[in-house]
Amino acid sequence: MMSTMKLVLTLLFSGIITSCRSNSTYNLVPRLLLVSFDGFRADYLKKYELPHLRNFIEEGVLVEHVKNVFITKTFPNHYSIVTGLYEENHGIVANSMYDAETQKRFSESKDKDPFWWNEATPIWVTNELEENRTSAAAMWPGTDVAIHNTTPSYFMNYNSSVTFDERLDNIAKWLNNSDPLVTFATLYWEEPDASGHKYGPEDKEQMSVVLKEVDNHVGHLVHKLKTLGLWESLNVIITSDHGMTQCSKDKMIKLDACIDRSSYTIVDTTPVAAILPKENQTYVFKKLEHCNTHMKVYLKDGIPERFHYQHNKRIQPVLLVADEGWTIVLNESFKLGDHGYDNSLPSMHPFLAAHGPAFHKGYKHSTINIVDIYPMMCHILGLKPHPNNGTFSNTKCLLADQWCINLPEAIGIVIGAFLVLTTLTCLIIIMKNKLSVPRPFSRLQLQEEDDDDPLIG
Ligand SMILES: *[C@@H]1O[C@H](CO)[C@@H](O)[C@H](O)[C@H]1NC(C)=O
Ligand SMILES: *[C@@H]1O[C@H](CO)[C@@H](O)[C@H](O)[C@H]1NC(C)=O
Ligand SMILES: *[C@@H]1O[C@H](CO)[C@@H](O)[C@H](O)[C@H]1NC(C)=O
Ligand SMILES: *[C@@H]1O[C@H](CO)[C@@H](O)[C@H](O)[C@H]1NC(C)=O
Ligand SMILES: *[C@@H]1O[C@H](CO)[C@@H](O)[C@H](O)[C@H]1NC(C)=O
Ligand SMILES: *[C@@H]1O[C@H](CO)[C@@H](O)[C@H](O)[C@H]1NC(C)=O
Ligand SMILES: CC(=O)N[C@H]1CO[C@H](CO)[C@@H](O)[C@@H]1O
Repeated sequence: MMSTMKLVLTLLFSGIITSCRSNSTYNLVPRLLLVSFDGFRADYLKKYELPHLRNFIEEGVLVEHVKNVFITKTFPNHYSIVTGLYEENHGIVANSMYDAETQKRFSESKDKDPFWWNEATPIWVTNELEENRTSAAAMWPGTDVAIHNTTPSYFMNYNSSVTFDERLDNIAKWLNNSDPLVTFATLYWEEPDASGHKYGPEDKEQMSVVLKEVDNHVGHLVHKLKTLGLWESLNVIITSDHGMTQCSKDKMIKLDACIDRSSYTIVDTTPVAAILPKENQTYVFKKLEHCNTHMKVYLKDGIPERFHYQHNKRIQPVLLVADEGWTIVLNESFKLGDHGYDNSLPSMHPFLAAHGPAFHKGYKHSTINIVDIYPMMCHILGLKPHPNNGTFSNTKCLLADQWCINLPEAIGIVIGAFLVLTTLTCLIIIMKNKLSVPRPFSRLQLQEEDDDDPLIG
């Protein structure tokens, strides 16, 4: 009996091992393309027809909600994707920053000083520094900066006028033809963020136009990879940095109504304003504290723990956080759609879809954190991750080489096992009861059972 079981188990395991081996040559050099469509709110997937993206997901995996990091802005979240760190840890704490010590300023159009990026090491740098591997990038924030003196071997300087197809052509060329091999590549596109700001996410007519465009870009991407014979071997992640919410002219928070402009400098504006008081911090805080019921006002020490947004000198002494849909105004022009708000709001969340040999096919998952993407990418590429705030096990269910039981499944298995055991026990009891009544030779039977024992052993 024991030896039979051993034999079965051995056969089973060797079967599993050989089936893995027979296909491991296929995955010898793991490669990954990371794509971001800026401002792609998670529920656009449900609200709009996106046939190309849907096909992509059907053959791969989908994470319906990715919980991003506070503040839910573009540069900070793109850097969290590639470092696995909260903003206070990677140092890109806003799209507009000021460093008091060096008196340096950072903005979307003035982002090339490595000083701002060097608090962390993005995955393309780690990959580039590995032997026989290179990285390539088409305009992902930070990829045209020499972070820790390293840029990807292939990259484009940021220029918003360059079309998606031109960026894609470069990426395809680099993936197809490079020595050493490009093993990590990244591609960035400004939509649907730009249209979301301009029209507001509730403008279904305008949003369906831009989302159709984005979906066609996905179609081009897949077609290109298929033509180059890369579709089955290359891992592709399509994700985004944040969502978008509808704003309104009736939801304005006018700082001038509460405090004189001369008493502070505003470093970043809306919906999360970074305030640097000129002289009296207490005065500025007190003036703003009850300025508007739709705006939370924090001294740096009092910023809620859950934001992980406190321990960095680039975070200013006073932080104003508008409620969803509200705009903090000073001079700037009003936008119909915006993001940057509290990262617990579903409207701020993007999605993630992935396809390739590293991923399951046709699997849906409800949520991961944006910082979990980094350890997952390191695992796929076989890179040693830098210390980070992500949790690899959160992404196990997406990966073909990992064992994963998610909570509903586990509960199902436990309940199932319980039902089977209960049924069996009942059956045994019933059988015993039925058998025990008309059994005249019960003593004889007992002896027979005794006799069976050595055979079982
Ligand atoms: C890098 O490539 C060279 C030449 O093909 C090879 O000899 C060497 O073993 C490779 N190194 C690693 C770490 O794969
Ligand atoms: C940006 O790209 C456009 C379109 O390719 C080009 O005409 C323009 O010269 C570029 N700008 C810079 C600063 O390179
Ligand atoms: C891909 O590489 C092959 C061989 O190096 C080359 O013949 C082909 O033209 C390349 N295709 C593209 C689209 O770059
Ligand atoms: C700062 O402002 C607070 C509140 O307005 C006030 O009580 C305090 O005297 C001020 N301190 C200085 C140094 O001006
Ligand atoms: C707002 O506008 C005023 C007057 O036009 C200008 O002096 C000030 O610098 C502007 N402030 C900001 C933050 O743009
Ligand atoms: C995030 O990760 C960094 C680097 O490991 C660490 O220093 C920091 O304490 C982490 N933050 C939290 C809230 O765990
Ligand atoms: C030998 C073998 O099983 N090869 C397979 C490895 O995996 C790829 C993609 O999943 C298949 O196309 C191969 O046939």
